[in-house]
Amino acid sequence: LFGARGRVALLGVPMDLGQSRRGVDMGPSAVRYAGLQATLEDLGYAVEDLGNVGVPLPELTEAGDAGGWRLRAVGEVCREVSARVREVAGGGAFPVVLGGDHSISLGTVSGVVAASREAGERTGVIWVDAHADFNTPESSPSGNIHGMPLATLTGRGHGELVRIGGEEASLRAEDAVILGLRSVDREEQRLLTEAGVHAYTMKEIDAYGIARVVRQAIKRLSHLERVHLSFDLDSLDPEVAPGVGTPVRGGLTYREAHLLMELVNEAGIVTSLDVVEVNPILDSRNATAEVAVELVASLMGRRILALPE
Ligand code: 5AB
Ligand code: MN
Ligand code: MN
Ligand code: MN
Repeated sequence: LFGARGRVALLGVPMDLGQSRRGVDMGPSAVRYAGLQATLEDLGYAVEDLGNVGVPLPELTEAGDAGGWRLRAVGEVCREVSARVREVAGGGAFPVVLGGDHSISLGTVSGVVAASREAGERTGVIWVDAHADFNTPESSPSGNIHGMPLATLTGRGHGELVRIGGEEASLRAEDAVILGLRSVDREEQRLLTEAGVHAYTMKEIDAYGIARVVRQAIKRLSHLERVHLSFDLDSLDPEVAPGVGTPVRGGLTYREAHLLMELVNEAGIVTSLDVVEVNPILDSRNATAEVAVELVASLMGRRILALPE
């Protein structure tokens, strides 16, 4: 039975350079401590933990951000993540990448896209987030790179980050959907609409219910061979997931998030995952990391009623 469901590779990226608040660099430890590997093994996966990718410490650099140090460091780390993830996905394992702030998805997504291109397949993205992460350096009110990854992956933004996966952009805007959106900056909204990324906001989720919205989102991506799920814990309501750097009220309930994962699992479309923005410093007794592990279990096939075979 062990490994009967396939292979999962875990990779931690203790990145906190995509934003200014320290603490998300401890996310991979917190999620491991909450029992991710044992949970996946229990579901029947063979799990290999590849450890963490090295991330430079801001304390060890010159004061401030002289010469765009952060930008360069994010680029270097994400290139490394991209190469590791490409290898994992190319070898047929399911990559689960633990953040770190959301800038790590530049590495994860470009890596899985490279592997899928080698196999002649196309990859889309489900971006579960309170935010659109569709800022460019010009539109961003904060300058924080974790607010830019989805725009960057579709070819808009810092040149050296856009090209992490090669000359071409990793994603076509119409191959990405956002779920759980409730906080967008003004210029960002313009960019998002122009690009044609489809966003299912909290309003649609409230009005139609999470099940209908998730089914629609899945249908929208049905022309793709592979789908990456990028899960930002701030998509959840802050009462359920307090350990995040940029909480926004009015998020997904505990059950809505689980049903989302359960329906996506049933559809059998997701081929890679990242779990980002867990901030243990702001958390309440590791609750956010524990919820993250439970949600990954639902995504990977845990059923409420299921007898062991
Ligand atoms: B997260 C904001 N739009 O760009 C910006 O957590 C927030 O990865 C970005 O979704 C939040 O700074 C980034 C105001
Ligand atoms: Mn995000
Ligand atoms: Mn967010
Ligand atoms: Mn955040």
